[in-house]
Formats: sequence, structure tokens, C-alpha cells
Amino acid sequence: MIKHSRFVQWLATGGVVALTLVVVLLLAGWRIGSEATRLLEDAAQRQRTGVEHVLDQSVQALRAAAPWAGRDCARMESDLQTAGAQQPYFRAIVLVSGGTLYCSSAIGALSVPLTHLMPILPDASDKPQLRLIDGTPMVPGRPAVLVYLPSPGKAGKAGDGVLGAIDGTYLLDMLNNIRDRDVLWGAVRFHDGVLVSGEAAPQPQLPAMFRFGLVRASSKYPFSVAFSASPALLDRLAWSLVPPFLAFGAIIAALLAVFVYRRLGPDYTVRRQIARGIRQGEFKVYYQPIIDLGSGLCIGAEALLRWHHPLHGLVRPDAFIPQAESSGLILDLTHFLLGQIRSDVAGGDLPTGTRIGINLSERHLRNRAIVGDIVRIYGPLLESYPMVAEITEHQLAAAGPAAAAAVLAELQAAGVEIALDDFGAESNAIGHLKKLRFDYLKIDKEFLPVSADDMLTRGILDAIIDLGRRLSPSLVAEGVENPSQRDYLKARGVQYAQGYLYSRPIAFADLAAYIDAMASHRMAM
Ligand code: G
Ligand code: G
Ligand code: MN
Repeated sequence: MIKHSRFVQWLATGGVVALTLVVVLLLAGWRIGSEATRLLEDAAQRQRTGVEHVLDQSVQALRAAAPWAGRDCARMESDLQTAGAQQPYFRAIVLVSGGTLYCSSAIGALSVPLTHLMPILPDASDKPQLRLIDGTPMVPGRPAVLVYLPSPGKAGKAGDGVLGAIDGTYLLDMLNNIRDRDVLWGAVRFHDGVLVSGEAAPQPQLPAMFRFGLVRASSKYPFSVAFSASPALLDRLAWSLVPPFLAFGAIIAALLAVFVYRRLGPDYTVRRQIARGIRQGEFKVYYQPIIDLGSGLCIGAEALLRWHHPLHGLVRPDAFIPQAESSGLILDLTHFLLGQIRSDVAGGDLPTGTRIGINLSERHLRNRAIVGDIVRIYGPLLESYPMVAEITEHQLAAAGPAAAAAVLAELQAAGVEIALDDFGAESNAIGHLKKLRFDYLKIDKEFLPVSADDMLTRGILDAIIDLGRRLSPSLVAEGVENPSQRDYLKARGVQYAQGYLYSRPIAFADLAAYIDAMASHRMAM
């Protein structure tokens, strides 16, 4: 029997289900991630443009004041105050000359080195430079963003420019407005410090893989914004996305499981192997001689399939014919069988009149194609080497007596003889059998007496022979293994015999030699 492992079948099925569910959960995780990213991206976008807007307005005001740097503070003070007051975000605007803050819109003249507040990058262009500080001299407790704009043409000298201090409250308010249920915390990050929204600090209770955030840099100014998803957002997305993904995954997993389970099932395994075996030429035809008990001559042979399986060695038909029948592959096998017989017989030199028996299956009796197949493949040889189609009672009953009768009639009309195989072995329906015309009837080997005093079997054999003779003119005894069986059958008038006493099924090359040997043996007698 072709080996099949239940363990592998279940393992593969379970593996496919597990893999599908893992893939589905990964997909759900990816969807949750991209949804959360979309929401955070939106928050980051709003925050970034908000901060850029504040900086734009501030830089614009600083640009207007930049030419005043270096001028006398007393003269410029009122202009500076007006500029500082008109501009919404600044705490103060301070003029810088020679690296020193010397004139403030808020407090007038002062003298503080610029480097006390921010390091000025010497190679800075006339681009604004930003710095976050914890407090200004006037409002020490509140963070502010310093914006330094070098005067045009004086960049790099760390000399003249304008400095503005934007109150951090504006930026924090903006962060807190954007922060909603979905955002755990939002932050604006400058080169040297971070403004973080609300009560926030990165949540320690969430494992890292469930913490989710993003950072987006501004392309206009040197700052970036960062947002982190709240556990509530991830929860909400998980609850809305995981169930549909799982349901979908369960359906896919179930379909795949059924598919894999069946694919690896015994039927499918054997079927696939038979199909492969046909393609790879693993099937061989053997011929078991049939002897005329009267003359002792070989009058024909029954073609029997053998499977030379690459792993399992020689496989007997009982192990694959049932699956071949249930799957329909028997049609291909018989096709192969007919082709092989044709080339064997056409290429050999059997005595004219040698009969070749083939075994048909139930499917052939329901499907008339077999008649056409035999005629097409073997037709030209039919006259010299008659073909006998063997059919069991069981197959007749299973195919339906009416359909079977029609196929048998067509076969006989085409010149194919019919033998009733394994007679007596299975449930008889003599009523049906008597309506059919059999050219031969093969008595099943189980009715051959084992020994001379096996009276019971002998009685049954006698009855089978009597009954058989009423159904068919020619009887063939199967499974003849010893001379006493042969003598008994001969005495009972059984015409033909087949069995190990004469020969096992043999390759075609040996069949002609066997027939010759039998003939010369008889002549010598
Ligand atoms: O010779 P052996 O024991 O292998 O045969 C076992 C069974 O397989 C027999 O009942 C025989 O009829 C069946 N068998 C062998 N070859 C074929 C075949 O080509 N077609 C069909 N349908 N049955 C076959
Ligand atoms: O189609 P059928 O079932 O009639 O095929 C004949 C079967 O009987 C094959 O399996 C063949 O190998 C087997 N067989 C042929 N001769 C003998 C024999 O003498 N003894 C036994 N036990 N089996 C035989
Ligand atoms: Mn047979």
C-alpha cells in the first residue's frame, strides 16, 4: 500500500491554519500602524504648519527691524516698542550690535552678550537661528523661543542683528489644542530643547512595541514635531480592525485547511502518485498464461498491471486499483494498458488466435468510451489476437445492469469477447446475469479445494461449475496451484485454467517463449 502519514497531514493542516492566522494578525497590526500613522501625521502636519506660521510672522517683524541694529538705542526705542507691540507673539525685540544686546523693546537700553543667550553659529547665513530657553530675564519661569536674525550682509560676524523672544505659551497652547484622545503627547523639538504638551511624558507602562509615534522635521526652520499615539487610540483601532481581520483570516484558514487536508489525504496522495506513475512509465503490464486443460496448450493470457513504484517497489493492483477507480484515473490506466498491449502484441510473434484478457472496471461499464478506445487502439489486432474483457459481478451491479448490458453488447458487437470474472466470489444476482451473454466465466480461486478431502469446498465448486455452465459455454478456473486441482477441474469438464501451477504473471518477452515451450513440451509427450 502507498504510505500515507496522518501525522504529516494534520501537521501541515495545522501549520497552514497557524500561518494564516499569524499573517492575518500581522496584516491587522500593519493596518493599525498605518491608521495610527495617518492620525498622527495629521496632528504633526497641523502642529508644524502652526509653528511655521508663528515663525514666519516673527521673522517678518525681525526683518523690518534688522536695519536698525547698530543705531543709537535712545533714538530707536520708540520704533522698537511699536514694532514689538504690533507683533503678536514676541515678548520683546532686542537690537544686537557687535555681539551685544543693547536695546530692548521692553526695557530699553541694556548690555548682555548675545552668547549668554545663544551660541551663534559663525558660518550661519542670514537665515534665522532658533534656541529654546527656560526663561527670559523678565519672565524667568516661562520657556521662550529665541529667534536671531543677523542683519543683511553681516552674517557670520556674530555682530549685528535682531533678536526676538517668542513666548513658549503660544506653542504649548497649540500643542495642547492638537492633543486629543488619540495623542498621548505632542512635542516641538528644537536644536537644544523640547517643548512637550500637557502632563505628558512617554508612557512607561506600554511595552516598546506598543508605543507608537512619529517625528516630522520642518523644512523651513530648524525644528521638528513629535507625536505619540495614546493607548486609547491603539485600543480603539485594535478593537475595530482585529475582529474583521480575524474573521476574514478564519475563512481563508478554513478554506486552506480543507484544501491542504484533502491534498495530503490518502486518496489524493495515491491519486497524485498514480498520475505521476503513468507519466513516468512506472506501470508495467504482465501476462498470466491461460491453459486449455484439454490440449495443455496456452491459448491466451490475462494482462495484469504492476506498479514499479520508485519508493515502495512492486505495488500490487489491490493497493491502487480501488483509488484509480474512485478517482477516474482507471480510464487513463486502461488507456495506457491498451497502448502497451498493442505495442507488445504488434511487436511480438504470438501464435495467431492467442487471446488477451484485460480487466475492466465499473467506470468503463458506465462510460461507453471504452468501446471506442479498444477499437481505436487495439482494433487492427482484434482479428488475429482476440481480446477478452473481464468484468466482475460486483462491477456489473455497481454500474447498473442496464447500462452495463449496453456496453457489453457494444463490445461484443465490436468483436470483443466478455468474461465474467471472479465468479461466485461476490454477491450473485443470477437474475441479472442470466440476461447477459458471457463468452467465458472465470471461477474465483477461492472455490478451488485445498486438498482431496476438502469435501465442503469441493461441493461448492461442483455447484459453481454447474451454475457457471448454464451462464457461459466456457469455464476458466482461476488460481490453479497444484496438479490435483487441475485433474479435478479437468474431470469436471472445466475447459481452461490459470494459476501458479502454470505460470505467474510474466513479462511479454517471456510470454511467447512460454507458449512455445508449452507447445513443444506437448509434442514431445
Ligand atoms: O494479479 P493481481 O493480484 O495483481 O490482481 C489483483 C486485482 O487487480 C485483480 O482483481 C485484477 O483484476 C485487478 N487488476 C489487475 N490489473 C488490472 C487492470 O489493468 N485494470 C483493472 N481494472 N483491474 C486490474
Ligand atoms: O482479475 P483477477 O482477480 O482474476 O486476477 C487474478 C488474480 O489472481 C491476480 O491477483 C493474480 O496475481 C492472482 N493469481 C493468479 N494465479 C494465482 C494462483 O495460482 N494462486 C493465487 N493465490 N493467486 C493467483
Ligand atoms: Mn481478472
